[in-house]
Amino acid sequence: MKTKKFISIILSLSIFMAAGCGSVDTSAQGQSSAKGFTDVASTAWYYGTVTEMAQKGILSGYDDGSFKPGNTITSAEFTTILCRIKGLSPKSAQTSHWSAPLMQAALDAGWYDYDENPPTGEKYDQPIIRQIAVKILMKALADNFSYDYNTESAKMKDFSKLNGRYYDTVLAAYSAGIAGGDNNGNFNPDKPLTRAEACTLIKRAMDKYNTTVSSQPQTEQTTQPAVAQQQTAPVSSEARAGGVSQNGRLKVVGTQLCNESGAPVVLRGMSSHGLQWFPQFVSNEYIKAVGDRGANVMRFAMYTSENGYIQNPSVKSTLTTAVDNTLKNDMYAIIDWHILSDGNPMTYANEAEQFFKEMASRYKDSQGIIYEICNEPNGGISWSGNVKPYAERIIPAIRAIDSDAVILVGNPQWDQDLDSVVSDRLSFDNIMYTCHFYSGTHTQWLRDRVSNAVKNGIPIFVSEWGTSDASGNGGVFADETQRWMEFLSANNISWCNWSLCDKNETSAALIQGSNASDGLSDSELSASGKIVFSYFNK
Ligand code: IDC
Repeated sequence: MKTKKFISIILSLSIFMAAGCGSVDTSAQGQSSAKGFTDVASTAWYYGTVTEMAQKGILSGYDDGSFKPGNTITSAEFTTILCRIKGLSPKSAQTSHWSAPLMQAALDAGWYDYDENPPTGEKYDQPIIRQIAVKILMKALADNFSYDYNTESAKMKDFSKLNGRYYDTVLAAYSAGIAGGDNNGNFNPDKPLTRAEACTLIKRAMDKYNTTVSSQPQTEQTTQPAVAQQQTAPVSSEARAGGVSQNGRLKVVGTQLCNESGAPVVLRGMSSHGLQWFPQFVSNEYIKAVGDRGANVMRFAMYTSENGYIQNPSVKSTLTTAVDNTLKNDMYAIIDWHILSDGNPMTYANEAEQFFKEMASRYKDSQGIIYEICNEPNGGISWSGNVKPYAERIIPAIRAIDSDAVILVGNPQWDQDLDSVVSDRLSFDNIMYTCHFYSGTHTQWLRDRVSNAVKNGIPIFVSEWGTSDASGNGGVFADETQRWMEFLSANNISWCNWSLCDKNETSAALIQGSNASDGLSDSELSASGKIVFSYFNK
């Protein structure tokens, strides 16, 4: 059995080598491919590139001396070339496909998402389409994803065909001169890539980012989140991909959260638990650790009741310290006025107005602040009768001081009554409406409400969701969570997960007894935390 398996690995490897698609050969052997390919004419547009890449041993030809420049390249072939360039270490894989260990490594490194190429392997041998190829290329090699949305999208005649989830990487590749259009100015995002084109893309990116081929797989994870170029005055000591220094002040365009230059942005991160109970997990170290694992936003739940701000105003200083830590780490910070047992936002509207004025004065010059004016209205209240009038009081109070920060507004039934918003929306700019879900309780029916709201022009922000049921316990409901994550990702909807704490409840991202004084180690992640953290980069 063992021998058979071994032989089949050798066989599939040699087929792979013969196909010449993925060998990054840094030894002398690679040189042999340098002699001209029988089917690459010296007049072909790709002649120089293919020859050079073959000389470097990055791509090789077939045994018969051909290169087959017009053949399509598969997902596995394209991705593993990059894995070898970067020296990713193979990971244990779910299938016996020749590429599976490196494909798993690329998935773990966040180069592509689960749904783009499931580790079960069914898409590995399919031709890779151009928008996914460029994303993988940029994730693998780029050292920044900066671009001007208007300039780059205007270069692409068929921009409307580009899936929103590839804006960042494809437009950054355009901006860097790595990807470009065909003779008609089209990018053709869904078309396969030929071997000659793949070769060209990889060469341009390697030249642009001065990539040297890794001679051996590295033992550690090689991909750091790409560091964004600073376009605006930094508020932080450390720039981070998708962070404030890259995206600047956010704004809402149509239903989409966008960066300062109008390009779509998706924020993903954690919500704290009640700050009155778990201040230890909003330290600089913890927030940095969450950011280093791919998050670009933190939300801070300042409860009003349950020994929160109304009874215990000193919790405000925990909040401001947490927000300051978040900005220092180049992440967006959501200030959440966490009403819950006190479900009518009007109950503490005076205190809320005073509080938000103070926050706006403190943070008006920061680009990374988002205000969430009422967590989850609930009980015998309505949108038109209670929540909307409350918003019409608090929003102008904030805007008088901080004129253009994005503001999140809740709605009745714990942020699920989106239908009443659809028929009676607020008239302010830069507003998003919150929808909260817990995978064990809220399923397709709530996704349908979100879809309907978006269709009707209502911008949605999922400022809180859990892998558990609505009590914060039960589960983990991984399958329903996966459905939600795919849905949010497909709709470019931002989210924060409940919650970054070690309480003994399923929704807590940390196992009970996590030691807050020595940073966040992977072994401290709970079952929920592991799932949630794996979605930050997707
Ligand atoms: C829950 C906490 C739980 C706490 C309870 C009451 O997980 O430890 O005892 O609040 O304070 C929400 C709320 C959020 C809830 C969460 C889970 O915004 O405060 O946290 N949830 O019940 N909405 C739906 C679910």
